[in-house]
Amino acid sequence: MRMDKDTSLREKLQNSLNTKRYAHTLGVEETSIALAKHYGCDQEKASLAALLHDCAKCISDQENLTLCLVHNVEITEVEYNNLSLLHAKAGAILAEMEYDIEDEEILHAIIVHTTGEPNMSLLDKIIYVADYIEPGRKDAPNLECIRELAYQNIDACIAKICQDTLSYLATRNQPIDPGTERTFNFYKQYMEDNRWKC
Ligand code: DGI
Ligand code: FE
Ligand code: FE
Repeated sequence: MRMDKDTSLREKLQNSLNTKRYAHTLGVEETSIALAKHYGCDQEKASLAALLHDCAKCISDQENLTLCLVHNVEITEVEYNNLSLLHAKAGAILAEMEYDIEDEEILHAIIVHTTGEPNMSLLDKIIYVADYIEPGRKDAPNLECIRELAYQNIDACIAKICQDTLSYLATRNQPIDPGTERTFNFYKQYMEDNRWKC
C-alpha cells in the first residue's frame, strides 16, 4: 500500500531538519493554519507552505548557492554575502523538486518568507508572520503585542515585524537586503493608524 502523502512528506522533512528546526516548522504550521482560518485562506496551502518554508535550512550554504545557480535564480549582493538568506529561494526549488509541490502560490510564499516583498498575497503574509510569532519563538522584542496584532491587522503586523528586523540587523551591523527594505517601505503605511501600534 502506498504511504499516505502527508505522512511521507513529514517523515522526509523530519529527516532533512534537525530537531529544533522541525519543532519550529510544526509551530509555524500550527500558527499558519490558525491565521488561515481567521483570514479565510486555504488551510491546506497554508499547512504545506509552512511545513516546507525552511526545508533548505539545514543544507550547507554552498549547496544552497549551487542549487540557486543551477536553477538560474537571481541572487542579490546581500544574499551572496549572507548565504544563509538563500535558504528561502533554495527551499522553493527543493519543495518543487523533492516534495513535488507544483502550486505557484505555495512556492512563492516560500521564496519570500525571509525578506517579504511589497503587496504580498494572503498566503505569503501568513507564512511571513507565522514564521516570526510561532509559539517556539521567545527572543524577539514586542512579541506579545505582535502576536495580538497578527489577528487584528496582518499588514500592520508585517510592518512591525519588518521594522524590528531592520533594527535588529542595524544593531548587528548586518547589511539589509533590498527585499527587506522594499517590504518595510510598502507596509509602513499600515503603522500610521494608532490602533495598530506596538
Ligand atoms: O529561517 P528562520 O530562522 O525561521 O527565519 P527567517 O527565514 O525569517 O530568517 C531570519 C534571519 O534572516 C534573521 O536572522 C534575520 C535575517 N534577515 C532577514 N532579513 C535580512 C536578514 N539578514 C540580512 N543580512 N539582511 C536582511 O535583509
Ligand atoms: Fe526561514
Ligand atoms: Fe522559519
